Amino acid sequence: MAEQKPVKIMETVLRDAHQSLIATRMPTEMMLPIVEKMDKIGYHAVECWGGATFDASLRFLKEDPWDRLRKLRDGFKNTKLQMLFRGQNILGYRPYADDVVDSFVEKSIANGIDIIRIFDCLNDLRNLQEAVNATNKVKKQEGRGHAQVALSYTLGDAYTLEYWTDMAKKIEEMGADSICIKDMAGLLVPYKASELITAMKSVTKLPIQLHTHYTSGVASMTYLKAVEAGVDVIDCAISPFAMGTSQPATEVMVETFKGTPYDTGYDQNLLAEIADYFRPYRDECLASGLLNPKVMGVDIKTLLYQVPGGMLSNMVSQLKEQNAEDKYYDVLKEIPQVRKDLGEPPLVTPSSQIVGTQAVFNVLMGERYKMATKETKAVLRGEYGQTVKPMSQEVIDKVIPGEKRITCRPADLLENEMDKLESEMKEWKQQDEDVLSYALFPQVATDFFKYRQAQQEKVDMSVADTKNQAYPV
Ligand SMILES: [Mn+2]
Repeated sequence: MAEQKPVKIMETVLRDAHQSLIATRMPTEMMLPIVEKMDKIGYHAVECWGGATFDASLRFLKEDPWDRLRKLRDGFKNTKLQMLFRGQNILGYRPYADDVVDSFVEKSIANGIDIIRIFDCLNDLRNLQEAVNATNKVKKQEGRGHAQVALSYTLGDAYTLEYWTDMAKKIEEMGADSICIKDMAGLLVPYKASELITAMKSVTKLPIQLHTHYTSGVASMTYLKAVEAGVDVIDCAISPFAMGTSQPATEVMVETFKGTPYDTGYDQNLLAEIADYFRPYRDECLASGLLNPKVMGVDIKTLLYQVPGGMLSNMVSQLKEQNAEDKYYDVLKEIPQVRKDLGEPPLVTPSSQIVGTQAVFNVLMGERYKMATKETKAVLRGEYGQTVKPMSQEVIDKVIPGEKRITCRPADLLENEMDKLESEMKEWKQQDEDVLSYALFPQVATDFFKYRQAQQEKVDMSVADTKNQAYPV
Protein backbone atom coordinates (compact mmCIF):
# COMPACT_ATOMS: atom_id res chain seq x y z
CA MET A 1 0.00 0.00 0.00
CA ALA A 2 1.22 3.46 -0.86
CA GLU A 3 2.47 5.64 1.96
CA GLN A 4 -0.33 7.71 3.48
CA LYS A 5 0.26 11.42 3.12
CA PRO A 6 -3.01 13.12 3.99
CA VAL A 7 -3.27 16.59 2.50
CA LYS A 8 -4.38 19.28 4.92
CA ILE A 9 -6.85 22.02 4.25
CA MET A 10 -7.01 25.57 5.51
CA GLU A 11 -10.61 26.84 5.39
CA THR A 12 -10.87 30.43 4.15
CA VAL A 13 -14.60 31.18 4.52
CA LEU A 14 -14.03 33.53 7.45
CA ARG A 15 -11.39 35.59 5.61
CA ASP A 16 -10.41 35.33 1.98
CA ALA A 17 -13.59 33.72 0.66
CA HIS A 18 -15.86 36.51 1.83
CA GLN A 19 -13.19 39.10 1.04
CA SER A 20 -13.04 37.84 -2.53
CA LEU A 21 -16.77 37.44 -3.08
CA ILE A 22 -18.66 39.89 -0.87
CA ALA A 23 -16.16 42.67 -0.17
CA THR A 24 -15.33 41.32 3.30
CA ARG A 25 -18.76 42.11 4.67
CA MET A 26 -19.49 38.95 6.67
CA PRO A 27 -20.26 40.08 10.22
CA THR A 28 -19.10 38.25 13.33
CA GLU A 29 -22.65 37.30 14.24
CA MET A 30 -22.83 35.33 10.98
CA MET A 31 -19.67 33.43 11.91
CA LEU A 32 -20.23 32.47 15.52
CA PRO A 33 -23.16 30.01 15.24
CA ILE A 34 -21.16 27.69 12.94
CA VAL A 35 -17.85 27.76 14.78
CA GLU A 36 -18.55 24.72 16.94
CA LYS A 37 -19.24 22.56 13.88
CA MET A 38 -16.24 23.91 11.99
CA ASP A 39 -14.09 23.12 14.99
CA LYS A 40 -14.94 19.41 14.61
CA ILE A 41 -13.64 19.02 11.04
CA GLY A 42 -9.96 18.84 11.85
CA TYR A 43 -8.89 21.60 9.46
CA HIS A 44 -5.21 22.40 9.41
CA ALA A 45 -6.31 25.94 10.26
CA VAL A 46 -9.14 28.39 9.75
CA GLU A 47 -8.16 31.70 8.23
CA CYS A 48 -10.12 34.47 9.90
CA TRP A 49 -8.16 37.71 10.00
CA GLY A 50 -6.24 40.04 7.70
CA GLY A 51 -6.01 43.57 6.38
CA ALA A 52 -9.37 43.72 4.66
CA THR A 53 -11.28 41.95 7.45
CA PHE A 54 -9.76 44.39 9.93
CA ASP A 55 -10.51 47.45 7.81
CA ALA A 56 -14.04 46.39 6.84
CA SER A 57 -14.90 45.53 10.46
CA LEU A 58 -14.07 49.02 11.63
CA ARG A 59 -15.23 50.90 8.56
CA PHE A 60 -18.41 49.19 7.46
CA LEU A 61 -19.51 46.73 10.11
CA LYS A 62 -18.72 48.97 13.09
CA GLU A 63 -17.19 46.04 14.88
CA ASP A 64 -13.98 45.84 16.84
CA PRO A 65 -11.81 43.37 14.87
CA TRP A 66 -9.98 42.42 18.09
CA ASP A 67 -13.26 41.51 19.67
CA ARG A 68 -14.11 39.31 16.67
CA LEU A 69 -10.81 37.53 17.04
CA ARG A 70 -11.36 36.90 20.75
CA LYS A 71 -14.84 35.52 20.11
CA LEU A 72 -13.57 33.18 17.39
CA ARG A 73 -10.75 32.07 19.66
CA ASP A 74 -13.29 31.23 22.37
CA GLY A 75 -15.25 29.11 19.91
CA PHE A 76 -12.42 27.30 18.16
CA LYS A 77 -11.15 25.05 20.93
CA ASN A 78 -9.15 22.67 18.72
CA THR A 79 -8.52 24.47 15.46
CA LYS A 80 -5.64 26.79 14.72
CA LEU A 81 -6.53 30.30 13.64
CA GLN A 82 -4.58 31.94 10.86
CA MET A 83 -4.15 35.52 9.74
CA LEU A 84 -2.62 37.34 6.78
CA PHE A 85 0.01 39.98 7.52
CA ARG A 86 1.55 42.43 5.01
CA GLY A 87 5.10 42.29 6.36
CA GLN A 88 6.35 45.70 7.40
CA ASN A 89 3.03 47.19 6.21
CA ILE A 90 1.26 45.01 8.85
CA LEU A 91 -2.41 45.20 7.82
CA GLY A 92 -2.10 48.69 6.44
CA TYR A 93 -0.77 50.47 3.40
CA ARG A 94 2.50 52.02 4.52
CA PRO A 95 5.70 50.71 6.07
CA TYR A 96 5.65 50.84 9.88
CA ALA A 97 8.48 51.04 12.36
CA ASP A 98 9.60 47.79 13.95
CA ASP A 99 8.03 48.53 17.33
CA VAL A 100 4.58 48.62 15.72
CA VAL A 101 5.26 45.34 13.90
CA ASP A 102 6.43 43.70 17.15
CA SER A 103 3.45 44.94 19.08
CA PHE A 104 0.98 43.85 16.41
CA VAL A 105 2.41 40.35 16.24
CA GLU A 106 2.38 40.03 20.01
CA LYS A 107 -1.22 41.24 20.35
CA SER A 108 -2.44 39.10 17.45
CA ILE A 109 -1.12 35.96 19.11
CA ALA A 110 -2.28 37.06 22.55
CA ASN A 111 -5.80 37.54 21.22
CA GLY A 112 -5.94 34.16 19.52
CA ILE A 113 -3.94 33.87 16.30
CA ASP A 114 -1.77 30.77 15.91
CA ILE A 115 -0.34 31.07 12.42
CA ILE A 116 0.76 34.35 10.88
CA ARG A 117 1.13 34.32 7.11
CA ILE A 118 3.52 37.12 6.31
CA PHE A 119 4.04 38.46 2.81
CA ASP A 120 5.59 41.44 1.11
CA CYS A 121 4.24 42.98 -2.04
CA LEU A 122 7.73 43.09 -3.57
CA ASN A 123 8.85 39.69 -2.17
CA ASP A 124 11.62 41.63 -0.43
CA LEU A 125 12.40 39.25 2.40
CA ARG A 126 14.00 42.03 4.43
CA ASN A 127 10.48 43.40 4.90
CA LEU A 128 9.40 40.11 6.50
CA GLN A 129 12.26 39.51 8.88
CA GLU A 130 10.98 41.66 11.75
CA ALA A 131 7.54 40.01 11.75
CA VAL A 132 9.16 36.56 11.63
CA ASN A 133 11.49 37.46 14.50
CA ALA A 134 8.62 38.86 16.53
CA THR A 135 6.57 35.69 16.00
CA ASN A 136 9.50 33.50 16.96
CA LYS A 137 10.03 35.56 20.09
CA VAL A 138 6.43 35.06 21.20
CA LYS A 139 6.65 31.38 20.30
CA LYS A 140 9.67 31.01 22.54
CA GLN A 141 7.95 32.76 25.42
CA GLU A 142 4.39 31.51 25.10
CA GLY A 143 4.75 28.29 23.16
CA ARG A 144 2.25 29.58 20.59
CA GLY A 145 2.82 31.22 17.23
CA HIS A 146 3.93 30.04 13.81
CA ALA A 147 5.60 32.26 11.22
CA GLN A 148 4.65 31.36 7.68
CA VAL A 149 6.39 33.33 4.96
CA ALA A 150 4.36 33.75 1.82
CA LEU A 151 5.85 34.39 -1.57
CA SER A 152 3.60 36.43 -3.79
CA TYR A 153 3.38 34.33 -6.93
CA THR A 154 3.71 36.13 -10.20
CA LEU A 155 4.91 35.65 -13.76
CA GLY A 156 7.67 37.49 -15.57
CA ASP A 157 11.23 37.11 -16.85
CA ALA A 158 12.73 37.29 -13.39
CA TYR A 159 10.46 34.67 -11.85
CA THR A 160 12.23 31.47 -12.81
CA LEU A 161 12.26 28.17 -10.91
CA GLU A 162 15.68 29.21 -9.70
CA TYR A 163 14.21 32.40 -8.26
CA TRP A 164 11.56 30.47 -6.33
CA THR A 165 13.91 27.80 -5.00
CA ASP A 166 16.42 30.42 -4.00
CA MET A 167 13.69 32.23 -2.10
CA ALA A 168 12.60 28.99 -0.40
CA LYS A 169 16.14 28.44 0.89
CA LYS A 170 16.33 31.99 2.19
CA ILE A 171 12.98 31.64 3.94
CA GLU A 172 14.19 28.55 5.74
CA GLU A 173 17.35 30.40 6.77
CA MET A 174 15.41 33.36 8.11
CA GLY A 175 13.68 31.19 10.69
CA ALA A 176 10.20 30.71 9.25
CA ASP A 177 8.12 27.65 10.20
CA SER A 178 6.53 27.14 6.79
CA ILE A 179 6.27 28.57 3.29
CA CYS A 180 3.21 29.62 1.38
CA ILE A 181 2.93 30.21 -2.32
CA LYS A 182 0.37 32.93 -2.50
CA ASP A 183 -1.19 33.07 -5.93
CA MET A 184 -3.59 35.95 -5.49
CA ALA A 185 -4.71 36.13 -9.11
CA GLY A 186 -4.98 32.46 -10.05
CA LEU A 187 -1.96 32.51 -12.36
CA LEU A 188 -0.46 29.18 -11.35
CA VAL A 189 -1.56 26.55 -13.85
CA PRO A 190 -1.58 22.82 -13.02
CA TYR A 191 1.63 21.55 -14.65
CA LYS A 192 3.56 24.63 -13.55
CA ALA A 193 2.38 23.95 -10.01
CA SER A 194 3.76 20.45 -10.28
CA GLU A 195 7.14 21.79 -11.40
CA LEU A 196 7.20 24.53 -8.80
CA ILE A 197 6.29 22.34 -5.82
CA THR A 198 8.71 19.60 -6.88
CA ALA A 199 11.52 22.11 -7.22
CA MET A 200 10.78 23.80 -3.89
CA LYS A 201 10.42 20.50 -2.06
CA SER A 202 13.88 19.53 -3.31
CA VAL A 203 15.52 22.47 -1.55
CA THR A 204 13.56 22.86 1.70
CA LYS A 205 12.14 20.68 4.44
CA LEU A 206 9.66 23.35 5.48
CA PRO A 207 5.99 22.48 4.93
CA ILE A 208 4.59 24.18 1.84
CA GLN A 209 1.08 25.59 1.64
CA LEU A 210 -0.55 26.64 -1.61
CA HIS A 211 -3.01 29.49 -1.87
CA THR A 212 -4.80 30.29 -5.09
CA HIS A 213 -8.05 31.69 -6.45
CA TYR A 214 -10.52 30.17 -8.90
CA THR A 215 -10.58 33.34 -11.02
CA SER A 216 -8.99 31.78 -14.10
CA GLY A 217 -10.81 28.46 -13.69
CA VAL A 218 -7.81 26.19 -13.15
CA ALA A 219 -7.48 26.22 -9.36
CA SER A 220 -8.74 22.76 -8.42
CA MET A 221 -6.58 21.15 -11.11
CA THR A 222 -3.64 23.17 -9.84
CA TYR A 223 -4.27 21.80 -6.35
CA LEU A 224 -4.46 18.26 -7.68
CA LYS A 225 -1.08 18.52 -9.37
CA ALA A 226 0.44 20.35 -6.40
CA VAL A 227 -0.76 17.68 -3.98
CA GLU A 228 0.66 14.96 -6.19
CA ALA A 229 3.95 16.87 -6.15
CA GLY A 230 3.95 16.91 -2.37
CA VAL A 231 2.36 20.17 -1.26
CA ASP A 232 1.34 19.91 2.40
CA VAL A 233 -1.62 22.26 2.76
CA ILE A 234 -4.15 23.74 0.32
CA ASP A 235 -6.45 26.70 0.94
CA CYS A 236 -10.12 26.00 0.22
CA ALA A 237 -13.52 27.53 0.92
CA ILE A 238 -16.73 25.78 1.89
CA SER A 239 -18.80 25.46 -1.32
CA PRO A 240 -21.34 28.32 -0.92
CA PHE A 241 -18.39 30.73 -0.75
CA ALA A 242 -16.07 28.90 -3.13
CA MET A 243 -15.15 29.27 -6.81
CA GLY A 244 -15.17 32.44 -8.87
CA THR A 245 -12.75 34.92 -7.35
CA SER A 246 -12.62 32.76 -4.19
CA GLN A 247 -10.89 29.40 -3.55
CA PRO A 248 -11.74 25.86 -4.75
CA ALA A 249 -14.52 24.19 -2.74
CA THR A 250 -13.42 22.32 0.36
CA GLU A 251 -15.86 19.42 -0.17
CA VAL A 252 -14.71 18.93 -3.76
CA MET A 253 -11.06 18.64 -2.79
CA VAL A 254 -11.93 16.33 0.12
CA GLU A 255 -13.86 14.06 -2.26
CA THR A 256 -11.11 14.18 -4.88
CA PHE A 257 -8.56 12.70 -2.50
CA LYS A 258 -10.87 10.20 -0.81
CA GLY A 259 -9.41 6.68 -0.83
CA THR A 260 -6.02 7.90 -2.08
CA PRO A 261 -2.84 8.35 -0.06
CA TYR A 262 -3.80 12.03 0.17
CA ASP A 263 -7.17 11.35 1.86
CA THR A 264 -7.95 14.22 4.24
CA GLY A 265 -10.18 12.06 6.41
CA TYR A 266 -12.63 14.96 6.83
CA ASP A 267 -16.28 14.08 7.39
CA GLN A 268 -18.33 14.99 4.28
CA ASN A 269 -21.60 14.96 6.24
CA LEU A 270 -20.27 17.49 8.66
CA LEU A 271 -18.93 19.60 5.79
CA ALA A 272 -22.38 19.40 4.19
CA GLU A 273 -23.92 20.79 7.38
CA ILE A 274 -21.46 23.69 7.32
CA ALA A 275 -22.35 24.33 3.67
CA ASP A 276 -26.06 24.21 4.59
CA TYR A 277 -25.44 26.89 7.15
CA PHE A 278 -23.74 29.29 4.72
CA ARG A 279 -26.02 28.66 1.70
CA PRO A 280 -28.95 30.85 2.79
CA TYR A 281 -26.49 33.65 3.53
CA ARG A 282 -25.05 33.30 0.05
CA ASP A 283 -28.60 33.56 -1.38
CA GLU A 284 -29.17 36.64 0.72
CA CYS A 285 -25.96 38.20 -0.59
CA LEU A 286 -26.99 37.40 -4.17
CA ALA A 287 -30.42 38.92 -3.61
CA SER A 288 -29.01 42.10 -2.07
CA GLY A 289 -26.40 42.45 -4.82
CA LEU A 290 -23.53 42.13 -2.34
CA LEU A 291 -22.55 38.99 -4.21
CA ASN A 292 -22.33 39.88 -7.88
CA PRO A 293 -22.80 36.87 -10.20
CA LYS A 294 -20.06 38.42 -12.35
CA VAL A 295 -17.38 37.31 -9.89
CA MET A 296 -18.65 33.73 -9.95
CA GLY A 297 -17.59 32.82 -13.46
CA VAL A 298 -14.29 32.10 -15.13
CA ASP A 299 -12.35 35.18 -16.11
CA ILE A 300 -9.62 34.04 -18.43
CA LYS A 301 -8.47 37.63 -18.88
CA THR A 302 -6.78 37.31 -15.53
CA LEU A 303 -4.28 35.00 -17.24
CA LEU A 304 -3.79 37.47 -20.06
CA TYR A 305 -3.38 40.57 -17.91
CA GLN A 306 -2.23 38.96 -14.66
CA VAL A 307 -4.29 41.39 -12.68
CA PRO A 308 -5.88 40.31 -9.39
CA GLY A 309 -9.62 40.76 -9.08
CA GLY A 310 -9.50 43.43 -6.39
CA MET A 311 -7.21 45.52 -8.54
CA LEU A 312 -9.55 45.27 -11.54
CA SER A 313 -12.54 46.44 -9.54
CA ASN A 314 -10.55 49.37 -8.09
CA MET A 315 -9.50 50.34 -11.57
CA VAL A 316 -13.03 50.19 -12.92
CA SER A 317 -14.28 52.46 -10.14
CA GLN A 318 -11.43 54.94 -10.68
CA LEU A 319 -12.29 55.11 -14.37
CA LYS A 320 -15.98 55.48 -13.60
CA GLU A 321 -15.28 58.45 -11.34
CA GLN A 322 -13.45 60.13 -14.21
CA ASN A 323 -16.14 59.21 -16.74
CA ALA A 324 -13.50 57.31 -18.64
CA GLU A 325 -14.80 53.76 -18.61
CA ASP A 326 -14.00 53.53 -22.31
CA LYS A 327 -10.30 53.60 -21.37
CA TYR A 328 -10.54 50.23 -19.61
CA TYR A 329 -8.56 48.27 -22.16
CA ASP A 330 -5.97 51.04 -22.56
CA VAL A 331 -5.34 50.87 -18.83
CA LEU A 332 -5.15 47.08 -18.90
CA LYS A 333 -2.46 47.39 -21.57
CA GLU A 334 -0.64 50.06 -19.58
CA ILE A 335 -0.40 47.94 -16.43
CA PRO A 336 2.40 45.61 -17.65
CA GLN A 337 4.39 48.67 -18.77
CA VAL A 338 4.11 50.39 -15.39
CA ARG A 339 4.92 47.13 -13.66
CA LYS A 340 8.07 46.84 -15.76
CA ASP A 341 9.05 50.44 -15.05
CA LEU A 342 8.75 49.75 -11.32
CA GLY A 343 10.99 46.66 -11.38
CA GLU A 344 8.39 44.01 -12.27
CA PRO A 345 6.90 43.47 -8.79
CA PRO A 346 4.14 40.97 -8.05
CA LEU A 347 0.72 42.61 -8.14
CA VAL A 348 -0.69 42.32 -4.64
CA THR A 349 -1.77 44.88 -2.05
CA PRO A 350 -0.34 47.48 -2.01
CA SER A 351 1.78 47.15 -5.18
CA SER A 352 -1.33 46.22 -7.17
CA GLN A 353 -3.05 49.46 -6.19
CA ILE A 354 0.09 51.50 -6.85
CA VAL A 355 0.66 50.04 -10.30
CA GLY A 356 -3.06 50.14 -11.16
CA THR A 357 -3.55 53.75 -10.11
CA GLN A 358 -0.41 54.90 -11.91
CA ALA A 359 -1.56 53.10 -15.06
CA VAL A 360 -4.89 54.94 -14.83
CA PHE A 361 -3.02 58.27 -14.48
CA ASN A 362 -0.73 57.51 -17.40
CA VAL A 363 -3.67 56.77 -19.67
CA LEU A 364 -5.90 59.63 -18.53
CA MET A 365 -3.11 62.23 -18.74
CA GLY A 366 -2.17 61.01 -22.19
CA GLU A 367 1.49 61.01 -21.16
CA ARG A 368 3.41 58.53 -19.04
CA TYR A 369 4.30 59.81 -15.54
CA LYS A 370 3.19 63.36 -16.33
CA MET A 371 1.63 62.92 -12.92
CA ALA A 372 2.97 60.37 -10.49
CA THR A 373 1.20 59.36 -7.31
CA LYS A 374 2.82 59.74 -3.91
CA GLU A 375 3.08 55.94 -3.75
CA THR A 376 4.72 55.62 -7.16
CA LYS A 377 7.33 58.11 -6.00
CA ALA A 378 7.86 56.13 -2.81
CA VAL A 379 8.34 52.91 -4.75
CA LEU A 380 10.87 54.62 -7.03
CA ARG A 381 12.74 55.95 -4.00
CA GLY A 382 13.01 52.42 -2.65
CA GLU A 383 10.74 53.09 0.33
CA TYR A 384 8.82 49.86 -0.20
CA GLY A 385 11.99 47.83 -0.62
CA GLN A 386 13.89 46.23 -3.42
CA THR A 387 12.28 44.91 -6.57
CA VAL A 388 13.46 41.78 -8.30
CA LYS A 389 14.47 43.73 -11.42
CA PRO A 390 15.94 47.25 -11.59
CA MET A 391 13.47 50.08 -12.00
CA SER A 392 13.48 52.21 -15.14
CA GLN A 393 16.17 54.89 -14.89
CA GLU A 394 14.24 57.03 -17.34
CA VAL A 395 11.18 56.96 -15.12
CA ILE A 396 13.27 57.63 -12.00
CA ASP A 397 14.81 60.69 -13.69
CA LYS A 398 11.42 61.97 -14.74
CA VAL A 399 9.50 61.39 -11.51
CA ILE A 400 12.04 61.95 -8.73
CA PRO A 401 14.88 63.84 -10.44
CA GLY A 402 17.94 64.22 -8.23
CA GLU A 403 16.29 62.63 -5.22
CA LYS A 404 18.13 60.25 -2.97
CA ARG A 405 17.12 56.62 -3.29
CA ILE A 406 17.48 54.13 -0.49
CA THR A 407 18.91 50.65 -0.73
CA CYS A 408 18.77 49.55 2.91
CA ARG A 409 15.84 47.77 4.57
CA PRO A 410 13.32 50.64 4.53
CA ALA A 411 12.26 50.19 8.16
CA ASP A 412 15.86 50.81 9.28
CA LEU A 413 15.14 54.45 8.57
CA LEU A 414 11.96 54.60 10.64
CA GLU A 415 11.96 55.79 14.23
CA ASN A 416 9.88 53.83 16.72
CA GLU A 417 6.39 55.23 16.63
CA MET A 418 4.20 53.49 19.21
CA ASP A 419 4.49 56.29 21.79
CA LYS A 420 3.63 58.94 19.26
CA LEU A 421 0.64 56.95 17.98
CA GLU A 422 -0.61 56.38 21.50
CA SER A 423 -0.36 60.04 22.39
CA GLU A 424 -2.35 60.96 19.29
CA MET A 425 -5.27 58.71 20.17
CA LYS A 426 -5.15 58.44 23.95
CA GLU A 427 -8.58 60.00 24.50
CA TRP A 428 -10.13 56.98 22.77
CA LYS A 429 -8.02 54.21 24.23
CA GLN A 430 -9.98 51.52 26.04
CA GLN A 431 -7.54 48.63 25.43
CA ASP A 432 -3.92 48.44 24.25
CA GLU A 433 -5.13 47.01 20.95
CA ASP A 434 -6.89 50.29 20.14
CA VAL A 435 -3.50 51.93 19.57
CA LEU A 436 -2.78 49.35 16.87
CA SER A 437 -6.18 49.83 15.22
CA TYR A 438 -5.43 53.53 15.14
CA ALA A 439 -1.91 52.92 13.79
CA LEU A 440 -3.28 51.01 10.82
CA PHE A 441 -6.33 53.06 9.95
CA PRO A 442 -6.12 56.42 11.77
CA GLN A 443 -9.28 58.00 10.38
CA VAL A 444 -11.40 54.87 10.19
CA ALA A 445 -10.40 53.76 13.68
CA THR A 446 -11.12 57.20 15.15
CA ASP A 447 -14.58 57.17 13.56
CA PHE A 448 -15.10 53.73 15.03
CA PHE A 449 -13.95 54.86 18.48
CA LYS A 450 -16.47 57.73 18.35
CA TYR A 451 -19.20 55.31 17.35
CA ARG A 452 -18.21 52.91 20.11
CA GLN A 453 -18.30 55.62 22.72
CA ALA A 454 -21.69 56.78 21.53
CA GLN A 455 -22.98 53.21 21.79
CA GLN A 456 -21.59 52.86 25.27
CA GLU A 457 -23.21 56.12 26.29
CA LYS A 458 -26.47 54.90 24.79
CA VAL A 459 -26.90 57.52 22.14
CA ASP A 460 -30.18 57.27 20.30
CA MET A 461 -28.87 56.06 16.93
CA SER A 462 -31.94 57.41 15.19
CA VAL A 463 -30.66 60.93 15.80
CA ALA A 464 -27.04 60.12 15.01
CA ASP A 465 -25.70 61.54 11.80
CA THR A 466 -23.78 58.45 10.71
CA LYS A 467 -22.85 59.96 7.37
CA ASN A 468 -20.84 62.69 9.06
CA GLN A 469 -19.85 60.45 11.95
CA ALA A 470 -21.61 62.66 14.48
CA TYR A 471 -23.15 60.89 17.45
CA PRO A 472 -24.83 63.43 19.70
CA VAL A 473 -24.47 62.36 23.30
MN1 LIG B 1 -6.07 35.30 -1.54
